[in-house]
Amino acid sequence: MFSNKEKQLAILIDPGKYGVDCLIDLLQKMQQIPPHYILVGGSTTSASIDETINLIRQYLDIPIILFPGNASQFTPQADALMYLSLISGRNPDYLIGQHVLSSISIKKSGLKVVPVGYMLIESGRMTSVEYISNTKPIPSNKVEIAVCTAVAGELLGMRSIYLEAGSGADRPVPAEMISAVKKNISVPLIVGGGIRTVEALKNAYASGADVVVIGNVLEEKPELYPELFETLALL
Ligand code: 1GP
Repeated sequence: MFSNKEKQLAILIDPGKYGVDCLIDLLQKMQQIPPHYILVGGSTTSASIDETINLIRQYLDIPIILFPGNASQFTPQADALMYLSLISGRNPDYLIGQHVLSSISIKKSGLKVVPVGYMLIESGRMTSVEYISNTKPIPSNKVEIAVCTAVAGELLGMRSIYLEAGSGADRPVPAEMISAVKKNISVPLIVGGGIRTVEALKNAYASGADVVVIGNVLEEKPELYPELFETLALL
């Protein structure tokens, strides 16, 4: 699944935020040069995840990975599940509670599970994930806390660490934090939230992100996709 051997791009599709026509427009653009992964989910998504996955499969033959906001978003229709533990927070519901609610269904489904240490980083205004999870993000200047948290996640067995500024964040995760965390872990590093330009994407990769997640900007400007993808070839 996620790798630290090559730079990878994941596109986040939040079913609650796309109309069918907009989604088809983006999928057609991605057909030409597909990203490495599609993530499906969101903090408040209640729209049908299964329908969205079926639609994506009509256009793309790449792994579709669930990125659930809570246990109700689990579906065996995906190819894999990011089993997110919100390790930057101190809300037991998002550290282990939602996992207890979904564990038996997940195990029975046989779906591939990727345990992810999910870390919310302060990024300006309050984000949906901060509000919904009722957790404090790590301050963006507290690089050492981010490093200690990521290393704790790795030692606990997480197979990836995700530095998350939050969807639509004012500011992406700072380069200095990405690079310090990258130096201290050996599992793949995922970075996302507030990345809207080729420049910001390049910065995230150059700082040490193995996988960059982009969502929000493509809901507004799907035409930006080819330019974002082509950035990978220039690294
Ligand atoms: C959100 O990191 C992802 O969970 C993507 O963020 O929607 O801001 O690109 P954006």
